[in-house]
Amino acid sequence: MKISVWKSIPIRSSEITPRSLYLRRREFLKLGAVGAAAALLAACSLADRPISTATPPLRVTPQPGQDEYGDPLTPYEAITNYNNYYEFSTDKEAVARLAKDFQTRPWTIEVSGLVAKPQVFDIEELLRKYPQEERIYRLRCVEGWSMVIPWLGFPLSKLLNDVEPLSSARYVSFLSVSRPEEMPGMRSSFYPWPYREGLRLDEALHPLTILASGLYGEMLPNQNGAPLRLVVPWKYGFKSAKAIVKIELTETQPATFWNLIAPDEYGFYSNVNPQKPHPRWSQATERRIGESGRRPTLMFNGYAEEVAHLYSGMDLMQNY
Ligand SMILES: Nc1nc2c(c(=O)[nH]1)N[C@H]1C(S)=C(S)[C@@H](COP(=O)(O)O)O[C@H]1N2
Ligand SMILES: [Mo]
Repeated sequence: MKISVWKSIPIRSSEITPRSLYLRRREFLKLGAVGAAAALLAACSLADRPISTATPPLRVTPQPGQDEYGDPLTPYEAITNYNNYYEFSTDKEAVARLAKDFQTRPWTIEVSGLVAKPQVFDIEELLRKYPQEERIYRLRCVEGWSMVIPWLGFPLSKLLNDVEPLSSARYVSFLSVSRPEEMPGMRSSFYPWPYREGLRLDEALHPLTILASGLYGEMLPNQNGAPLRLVVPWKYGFKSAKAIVKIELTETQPATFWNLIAPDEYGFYSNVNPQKPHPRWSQATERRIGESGRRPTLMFNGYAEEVAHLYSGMDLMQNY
């Protein structure tokens, strides 16, 4: 099995890569963790269904401006003008305008719960402490569209290790900001505000899981979740909570926004899985923003080699 590893590259504003010359800085190391992905494939090969992870993902050193499958980055204009951010609006094309004046400074993030060293970080202090790296990830929305996004961020594991999780900690919950006076979508009392999400601790510690502060080498625009949002590339986009104010380690599985609204449609895991249809639509294909037609959706959004072992022995049709 190949594990992808990223170089940690501190980014100074003077070094920020212009969008047009954007370079991926991903390198791959071969580690000897044998066959975990293959074992999972066997475990979840559901009888008659062909499983899409059977096709090995193409793992090549990516060219500038592409992901590791050779797919181009989604244009900045699309990434920043087609957003899900229900605190502002359910209209994806209205979010950028409505979020324009949202205030992201000053900002603090509390990291607490079952940790030895709970801490409240000022956002500037936090970004200084954890150097931002460039990561090109696919984001696949449960609605059936996807983008290739060059994030700036840092592994969540660094932050979690620093606060020293207690042995009783098993989950991590992420709380988004709640500021109804600045967020017109929050007037709808249908939704169980504030937005919140959760991961199992081992998912949160996985090296692919990042907190993102930017994209295309620039500070995160408000509509994409400034000042800091979660990105979990093998899960549907809704797992990646925006504008985080609190990260809490818990013993029990935390409630999540979408799971509270419709538990039969949005499970806690929410791993991208073409074999598991949403009750109201198939998840087998997706529309890459900027392309016409649809392309097959990959198991774990194309990150099976890296993450499949986290779910070995689990029934992924039940744990959707
Ligand atoms: N706080 C908050 N975070 C959120 C959402 C939201 O409505 N509120 N939407 C989620 C959904 S459904 C998706 S697909 C992604 C979209 O991220 P993007 O707009 O940066 O592409 O954000 C996720 N994070
Ligand atoms: Mo989404």
